[in-house]
Amino acid sequence: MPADSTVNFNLLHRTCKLVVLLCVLHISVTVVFYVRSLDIRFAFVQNQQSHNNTQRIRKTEFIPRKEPKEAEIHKEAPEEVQQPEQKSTEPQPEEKAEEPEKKMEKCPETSPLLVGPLRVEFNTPVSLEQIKKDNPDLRPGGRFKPKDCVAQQKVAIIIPFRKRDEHLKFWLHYLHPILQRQQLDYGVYVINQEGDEIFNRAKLLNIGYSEALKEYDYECFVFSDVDLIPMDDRNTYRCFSQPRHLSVSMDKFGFRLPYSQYFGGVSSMSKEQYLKINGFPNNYWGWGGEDDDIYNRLASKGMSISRPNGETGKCRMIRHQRDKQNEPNPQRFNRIAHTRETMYKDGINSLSYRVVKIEKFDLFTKITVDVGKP
Ligand SMILES: [Mn+2]
Repeated sequence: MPADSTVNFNLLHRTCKLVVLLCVLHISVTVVFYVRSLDIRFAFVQNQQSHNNTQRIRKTEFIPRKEPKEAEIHKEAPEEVQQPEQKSTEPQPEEKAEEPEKKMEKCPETSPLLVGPLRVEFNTPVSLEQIKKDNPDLRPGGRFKPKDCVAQQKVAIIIPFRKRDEHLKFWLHYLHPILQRQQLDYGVYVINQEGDEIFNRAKLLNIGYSEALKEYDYECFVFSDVDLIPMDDRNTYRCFSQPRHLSVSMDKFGFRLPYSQYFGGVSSMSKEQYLKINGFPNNYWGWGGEDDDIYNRLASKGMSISRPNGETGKCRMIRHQRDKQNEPNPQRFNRIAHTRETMYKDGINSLSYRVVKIEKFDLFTKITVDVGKP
């Protein structure tokens, strides 16, 4: 029995040794293969890089020598090829970085990116997140300028606002892509009236004008209601030699002008035109009249109204109930009758307000203001 047990013990001992040996072998083989695979991966990456480099060099050599005409026609093509080359050949980065600025030409009078009539509807909800994704080239505060040309005009878009976030979303969803296609250097300013006092649209527009100018050297101002969306991107949100009325055929009015002096909805004015009429009235509280007062100011200064044609000027208004604290202004008819006497005392030269808050969102700048009360 004892001899037998030692034999058994020896056998067990050997088996154990064998198992340990196998384990060590297994581990070492695994390690070897792992290291090798790392090597291969590394070599592969290196290979690819050098392969790309040779391709790049070949391309840059090819285009100017063999097909100079084509390179001239497709202006973007050589630029695209040159950019990666900058990275591989490191010297003189400064010289090359300056080049695009020198090259930048003025954008064409009519943007080549326009598509014409657009479908506009308000049944599908939109989200700010999605709008952000759809417009990756915007800078904070809802600013934009074209990448490869200098915009014809620097435009501040002023939106008088209070508690219309749903409408604003649609506005941003539709307008940002349009304004970018129009190749404008623009910023979106939402002027939010604080509190529940009666609404004062024209004063908010004046505030938008002066606040936007504090931020950038704008030369053109587009004044837009938050619920109006153009149905054609050829209706450019810029300024013209005369003050411009842009929302000329609204669905609300059966796609026609309600009356020939109508200047409500969306309009634009250069800084010069705006200052000539001393801006807008500050004392129209509640709905109506302020747009007619503005029209009177323009007319009294001998200016005429520029308009797009009825097709290009089509736009949709988001249906809504009349806001609380924006009842029709009973004094409006009396006020409009005296614009010519009051316009020099009441306007941008008499504007007073208090900025409560300035918020830079991704898609717009929101300026909350205390406009006082009647
Ligand atoms: Mn409306």
